[in-house]
Amino acid sequence: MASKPPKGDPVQDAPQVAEAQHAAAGLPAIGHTLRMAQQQMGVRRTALTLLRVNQKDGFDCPGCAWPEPEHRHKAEFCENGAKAVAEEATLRRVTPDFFAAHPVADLATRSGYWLGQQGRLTHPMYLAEGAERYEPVPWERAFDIIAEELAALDSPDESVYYTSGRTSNEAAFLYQLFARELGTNNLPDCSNMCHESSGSALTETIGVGKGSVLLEDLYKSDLIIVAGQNPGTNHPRMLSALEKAKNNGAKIITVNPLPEAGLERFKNPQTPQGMIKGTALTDLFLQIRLGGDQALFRLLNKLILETDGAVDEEFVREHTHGYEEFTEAARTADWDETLAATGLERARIEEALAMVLASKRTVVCWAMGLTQHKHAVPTIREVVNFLLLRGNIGRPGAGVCPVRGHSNVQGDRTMGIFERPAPAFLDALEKEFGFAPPREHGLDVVRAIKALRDGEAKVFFAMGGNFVAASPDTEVTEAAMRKARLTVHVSTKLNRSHAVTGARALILPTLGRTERDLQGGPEGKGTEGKGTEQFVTVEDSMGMVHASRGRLEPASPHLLSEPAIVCRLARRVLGPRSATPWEEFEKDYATVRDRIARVIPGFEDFNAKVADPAGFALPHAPRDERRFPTATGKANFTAAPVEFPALPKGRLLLQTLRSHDQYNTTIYGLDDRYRGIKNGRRVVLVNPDDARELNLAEGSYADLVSEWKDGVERRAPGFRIVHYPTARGCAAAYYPETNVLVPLDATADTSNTPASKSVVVRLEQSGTD
Ligand SMILES: Nc1nc2c(c(=O)[nH]1)N[C@H]1C(S)=C(S)[C@@H](COP(=O)(O)OP(=O)(O)OC[C@H]3O[C@@H](n4cnc5c(=O)[nH]c(N)nc54)[C@H](O)[C@@H]3O)O[C@H]1N2
Ligand SMILES: Nc1nc2c(c(=O)[nH]1)N[C@H]1C(S)=C(S)[C@@H](COP(=O)(O)OP(=O)(O)OC[C@H]3O[C@@H](n4cnc5c(=O)[nH]c(N)nc54)[C@H](O)[C@@H]3O)O[C@H]1N2
Ligand SMILES: [Mo]
Repeated sequence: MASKPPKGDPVQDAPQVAEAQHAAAGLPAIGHTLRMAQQQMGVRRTALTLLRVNQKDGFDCPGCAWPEPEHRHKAEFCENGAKAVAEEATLRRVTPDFFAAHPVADLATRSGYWLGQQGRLTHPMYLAEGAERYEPVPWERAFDIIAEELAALDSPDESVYYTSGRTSNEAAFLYQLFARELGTNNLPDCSNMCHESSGSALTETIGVGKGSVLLEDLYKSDLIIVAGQNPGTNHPRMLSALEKAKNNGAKIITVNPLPEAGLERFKNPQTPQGMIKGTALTDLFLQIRLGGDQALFRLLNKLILETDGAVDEEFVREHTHGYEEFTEAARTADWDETLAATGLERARIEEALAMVLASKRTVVCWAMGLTQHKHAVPTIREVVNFLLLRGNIGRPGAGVCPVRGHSNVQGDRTMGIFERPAPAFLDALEKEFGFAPPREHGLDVVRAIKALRDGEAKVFFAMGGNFVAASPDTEVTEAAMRKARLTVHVSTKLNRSHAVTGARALILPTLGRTERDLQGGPEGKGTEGKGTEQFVTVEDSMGMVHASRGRLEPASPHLLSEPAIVCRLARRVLGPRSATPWEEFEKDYATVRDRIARVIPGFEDFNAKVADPAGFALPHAPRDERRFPTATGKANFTAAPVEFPALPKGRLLLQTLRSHDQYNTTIYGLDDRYRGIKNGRRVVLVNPDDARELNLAEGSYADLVSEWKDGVERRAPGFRIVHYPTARGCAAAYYPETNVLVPLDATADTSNTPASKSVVVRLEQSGTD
């Protein structure tokens, strides 16, 4: 059976609502997975492809960054990983004929869902200035066009190089090298919108901007706190790890405004008893108000300080700095303020405290529920305070666990994709490649949008991702993008960023993770030429690095790999002024790894180490030796004032989050099964008591209007109201439909991450069913 043609563009969502579920995974998930995968890939390809996901000789799942366990099952993938694979390994194709039939103006009217459903991009395409349609363009001409526009700039800082987190280590290393040889640190990435707040908070407090636990630590812990994360949908394989931890005796506290099905009960599809009964995961559910986490952890810290013998005094003395100042601030924490900020009952917080005090090994896991707030950085610092107090960093079974999103977003950062690179990294680049890298900081995502808006950046280049749909303040971002001279997207699939372009635009189609990558064959032939099979490497959320090898025939013979695109671009743009062996790098990725080994600490003997199919762990000083490479040489306690979002009367705090059928801006389907939503995405979840007070009848429709201090009213029309047990005063709706509501200036302090989890909105009714 071949793949099925995509359905027409649903003119309007028609969301329906059923009972929300209280368990995740299990049999329905398997049926659902296979159905979706077969529609895209057919039966045979589905079986062949899914069995290679996360196997030691296979490819790394392009879904999330959750690590692979030591003992892998035959089917080491989850429902949503399978959807990510099917999306890439689909048999549908977007050919030059498609672009002939669909002018850009037409593409701009289509939903993201429809665009993604059209299939894989097959040819490099060019939109000339003033043209209505993209036309096929030879690769060499595409590189000429980029070189022309770059040569016309007054400074390389007028160009921007975005990265999404699927890019391999090898491609990312080459890409940042190209940008820096050209002379700019303008390397924003999706991390700026994602875990930047975690990186900022952790670098300052423990000296390493990454998590400090390995899978083993989760299995050994007594208490795991999962705050601001929905693993049942976004990191489904984490549920197996939580189940194993529970079987070993761990307790789990969930902190979330929503009761998320995956955290309530997990039906492990890999064990027979799991399929039937499942494991109740959460022992204590703290249904917190949006943005209340800093207040919660601050109060817990005060209560720990007031309990005899609860503080690990030896650890505090030996390894930390700033304790006095912190305790002074923590002692002023106040029950009334905390109960108002969190919406929790006193008894629940006391229960949590008892569990915290009973635990010798505590892990805190978090994701976007903590990172996307104005006060995200102090919130995560407060989590660090909480762990430091009881010596829970650098001890087996304990630590910080920011759960990363994209499958190689952490690796890309390790490879130097960062607008504010550390001087030591630039020194190492300089020494290895013999050029002077720019030292001035570059633009992050929000600043890049402003630079485009203000005419200060003119060329926008994206290595993957869907910048205009993922970024905040959609109207502002789209207008900014349209002001560019040239926009270039290295992509596997069609998306909104191809329809909202600069004066000229290029789409450069590339290989995905699942596909065979041959290099060193006859020049200029794309993947058609014979050559030597290459592999790439990735780093997961826990700092494990391993190889990834695609086996499928590429979606089209005209695709180039990401490393090949960067190498050819660099040769064309930099010419003889670059002494870097780009040609050699393109032919043999092992030569790139040799350089990474000499530039980036922890990658010594890289090629030898990745030969081990299990991969290797990067060093992490706090985890490995309780050494904290911070400014003070110790782990830093911090003492920021407690903040939480204010809610004006008659308004709700809106969080923008993911449904079960999407991967960021890639929409797999129109259902959100665990939350009981079907056939539509324009829904807003509102607490029934708030709905009563605000007269928001179930099934009626409302516009979401965001209110921000710039006085501009941002509007997302036509959302169906769904009564849902979220925390009081809080609402939830899906991203990216709601990005139009997030003001560009509403960002987290320090990290500048868009505050997309607390947008003040009013609901304007527009009619009923
Ligand atoms: N299938 C699938 N997998 C994915 C993705 C995907 O889109 N689809 N995206 C990937 C990426 S890039 C990322 S970053 C991750 C995202 O993974 P998540 O962070 O799980 O993603 P969100 O859907 O944004 O969910 C945020 C969760 O935090 C809760 N929350 C929101 N605000 C607060 C708050 O103020 N306090 C607390 N305590 N909780 C809060 C929400 O109710 C929700 O449960 O997933 C990755 N994996
Ligand atoms: N309101 C709101 N906004 C958010 C968030 C939120 O929670 N709320 N979350 C933020 C977060 S956490 C993130 S990470 C960002 C995500 O932002 P991005 O990473 O920019 O967005 P994605 O939707 O993941 O990108 C999907 C596109 O990537 C391309 N692609 C897929 N695989 C490959 C590949 O292997 N190579 C290449 N070159 N291209 C590929 C495809 O063309 C696809 O259309 O969005 C952020 N925006
Ligand atoms: Mo993310």
